[in-house]
Parts: sequence; C-alpha cells; structure tokens
Amino acid sequence: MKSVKQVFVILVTVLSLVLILSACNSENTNSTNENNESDNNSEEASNEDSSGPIVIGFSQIGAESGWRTAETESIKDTLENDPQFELKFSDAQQKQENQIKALRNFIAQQVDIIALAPVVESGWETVLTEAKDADIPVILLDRRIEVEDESLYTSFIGSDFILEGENAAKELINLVGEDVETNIVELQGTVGASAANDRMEGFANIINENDKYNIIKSQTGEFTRSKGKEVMEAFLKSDGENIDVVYAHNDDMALGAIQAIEEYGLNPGEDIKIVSVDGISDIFEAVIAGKANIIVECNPLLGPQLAQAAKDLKEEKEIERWIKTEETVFVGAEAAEEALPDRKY
Ligand code: GYE
Repeated sequence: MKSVKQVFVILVTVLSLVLILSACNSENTNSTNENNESDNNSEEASNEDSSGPIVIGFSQIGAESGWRTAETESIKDTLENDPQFELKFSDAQQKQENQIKALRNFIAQQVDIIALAPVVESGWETVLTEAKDADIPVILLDRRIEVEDESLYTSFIGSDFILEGENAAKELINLVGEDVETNIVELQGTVGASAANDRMEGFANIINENDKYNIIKSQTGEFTRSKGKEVMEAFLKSDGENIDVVYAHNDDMALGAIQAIEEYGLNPGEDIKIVSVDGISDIFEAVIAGKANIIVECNPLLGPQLAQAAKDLKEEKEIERWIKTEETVFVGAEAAEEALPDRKY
C-alpha cells in the first residue's frame, strides 16, 4: 500500500504535467490564429469554405414531354456535378398546389435561391411574397408568370414564346404558299401555361393577317403524346379530309398527332403538314422520315444559365431581368438531317 504522502506526490506530478501540456497547446492555437490574421488570403479561403455551397431549391413542373426531361437533366447535370452548388429538387406532377408546397419547404429550409418553372401563369402572389419576405431571390425558369408586383421575381431564364408562335406561322405560310386555302388545327399546351398562351397568341398574330388561312379547331393536348393523339383523333373524326395542317405547341403532341393521322389512313407530312415547337430528337427523325415539316426550336438546356445567374447573385452582381436563349427554325428533311448529329436533346 502506498502512503498518503506518496499518493500526494503522484497527484501533484500528474497535475503539473497536465498544466504544462495544456499551456503548450494554447500557444500552438494562438500562433495559428496569429498566422491567420497576418494572412488575409488564407482567411478569405477559409471563409469561403465555411459559407458552403449555394443551395438552390428547384420546383419542376413534372415530366410531361421530352423537352422537360431534357431541362431536368440539364439542371441536375450542371448543379449536381459542381461543388459550388447544392440542389434540392422537387417534382410537382403538373400541380400548382404541389409547387406552392415545395416553395414553402424551400423557404423553411432557408435555401439561397429558389428556381421555379411555373406550371401556369397566375396564382403566385402569396407564396412569392413569402419568399420575398424571407429574402430569397426567385428565378423563373422556362415559363413566365403574371404578377402585379414585378419585384416578386428576380429574373426569367427562357424563350420568347410569342416569337416562336410567329415563326411557326411565317414558316408555314412560306412552305404552303400565301394564296393557298389552308385549314389548321391547333394542339395547345397546358391550359394557363405561358408557353401555351404565348405560342397561341404569336401564331394567331400572323395567321389572322391572311384570309386564306384559318384555324378551324384549337384544343389542349396538355403537352403530352397521349393527349395529343387523343385530341387529333377527335379532330379527324369531325373534320377529317378538311384538315391541311397541325400546329402543335410542342413536339410530343405533334408525335401523338402523327400516329393518329397514320391510323386514320392519311400521310402526315404530306396530306397534313405538321408544325411544332421544341426540337427534340424524335421530331427530327419524323421530319427526316417525311412525316413532319417544320421544327421551331426552344432550348431546354438551361442548367448553365441558372448556375451563372446563381453565382452572380451570390456575388451581388446585377443580373438581367430576362436571360434569353438563341433559337432557330428547321424546315424540311434536308435541314433536319444536317442538324440531327449535333442535337443535344
Ligand atoms: O415547350 C413543352 C413543355 O415550358 C417551354 O413545356 C416549356 C414547354 C415545352 O412541356 O414541351
């Protein structure tokens, strides 16, 4: 057994050791701090690290078309492969109420930026005011909204749908001839969507200037192949041989219509001309096969533009109110064949 004195000596020794060691440690920490203070660059670097990635909450509409799938892929590819970003993705399955819920979740999670592809134009005031109150900038992707207070969103990244509609009509009149009596059926996109409203308006602007051209039927095909086919079947049933042209607000509906026309016993691309918007590779194949005629391009590859806008916002740079994409029109098999190898969607 050790004596009380021996125990006391051991205790004192251990305590002194602990004290010496902790003193050494604190010197080390101090010197590290001094180093950091004297080195601005390394301090900035450590700040950047600690601030973390830019968190973007993206509320997507759904997966109704080839165009939308390409858009989703572009955004995921861009943001998920770059450590500067963290993506929170939500699919609304075509319902505005799901988008509003997703936005409220993003606000609760205090994301840095909200990206919204709005299914319809109206009904966004309340939730966007909540985002504004939480100081979260909102970037609209691909479709527009209608709000009285324009400060409810920071920027719109996307196409000029009115121009797309006008180009569709102009190229059609060029192809068919301005003096030829022409009956058109129109397959509209989702009711209330800016992409549908504006493509309808732009097309009508030009068509209504020509007495020979008439839109005899116009109905929604909800931007999907199956609905496009179904509506075209009904058009054929009621107007059959009177139809000269299908103007579809997107390629998927046009592809559905092509099927309906073939099943009806007519030749799409010849008996009935096909004009559509987007430019997915399936419609290029159809034009090359002579089953469709005019493709009005609408670019879905918006990931890089969203990433750039997000970085600019983080650096407190001004960003453009409307970030536009360059787009073109393809008419006929030759043009489609030449372009197809370079198509990215
Ligand atoms: O043209 C269509 C899609 O909003 C621009 O939505 C987009 C449209 C696109 O489903 O295919």
